[in-house]
Amino acid sequence: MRIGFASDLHLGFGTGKRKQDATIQAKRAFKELMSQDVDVIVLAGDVFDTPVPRPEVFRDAAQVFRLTKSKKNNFPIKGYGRDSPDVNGVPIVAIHGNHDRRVKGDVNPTQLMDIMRPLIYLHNDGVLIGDTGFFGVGSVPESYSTKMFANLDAKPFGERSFFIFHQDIVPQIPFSRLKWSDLPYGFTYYINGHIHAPKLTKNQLVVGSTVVTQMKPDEAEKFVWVWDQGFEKVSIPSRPLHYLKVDANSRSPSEILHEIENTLSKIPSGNEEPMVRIKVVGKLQDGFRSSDLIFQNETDLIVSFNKNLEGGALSEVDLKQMNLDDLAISMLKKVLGERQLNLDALKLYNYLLSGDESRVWKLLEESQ
Ligand SMILES: [Mn+2]
Repeated sequence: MRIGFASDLHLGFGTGKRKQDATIQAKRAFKELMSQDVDVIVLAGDVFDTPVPRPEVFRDAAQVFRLTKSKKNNFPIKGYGRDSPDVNGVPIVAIHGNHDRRVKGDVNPTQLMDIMRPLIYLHNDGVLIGDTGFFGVGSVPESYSTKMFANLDAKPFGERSFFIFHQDIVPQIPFSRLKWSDLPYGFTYYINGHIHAPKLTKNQLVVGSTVVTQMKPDEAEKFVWVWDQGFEKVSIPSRPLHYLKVDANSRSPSEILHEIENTLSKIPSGNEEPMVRIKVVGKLQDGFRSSDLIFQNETDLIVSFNKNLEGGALSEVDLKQMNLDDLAISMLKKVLGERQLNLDALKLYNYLLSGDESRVWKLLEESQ
């Protein structure tokens, strides 16, 4: 059996020139996997970029998933803690990520795709396809992750087994709560989505995203994976990504902008307009403030402009040491405390994140 892996398709991501990037990349990933003659495709979360996608995004998803219909399913499929789905075409096994997660009881878009049958959605359950077991656990807020895995009753099944999840994890994300050793014991392979830079360590695979989202240098190259007794990394094309780090070097904003414009003018434009992430660091000439450095993109390039200058507000906090969920919850707690509101910050955060207005109102009412 040959098994294909892709993750973090983020269907629906992007605006402007990048509006179709996620769909284009997802199609590239599926076409590559189908040409690799895989028998199963695993998606390790964040199939969708938002918990409530627009109909156009569902159309794009349907076009991507339909690519698996060019080959027949050759294996019996048996549910493990769920029904046994019947599938024509290469089965797609998927979990939700933090982007397409909703609160318990509500339907998330990846789950909806199971009901409509383009894919098999797993959350605390599994499927046996031929002799291979797949157990999936969709993303939970990072603050719950260790507790959730400690209480999870997941045992390997099948000749070989894949445990699929979507969380921050050490050492790939330093300072996260979860470690690989916290995961249920005994699976042959552990497959994580969420982290957009791919990495294989023994039987632990971080799949990596198919689309560039944050324009970080380590997500410039895009891959899918094929397992056939071992993992093979297969490159897929992607819009070029350039990284430009500029040291302010006690110069004035206009001198710095001049250097940036000069460098940008040398970047060749190909079939797909390149992306450029610019980061200005260091110290401006005395008398200038960070807010004096304003970049306006007048090129055809897709530019993300960032500055982390000495004396700027963000440089006081080491964001690398903070998990985003924790940071948000602690800020929320502080604000609630200041306003003397007796609310469960964690609940409120999760409801807000899932866009669940009715639960937010209920929580507010209960607090009075
Ligand atoms: Mn993601």
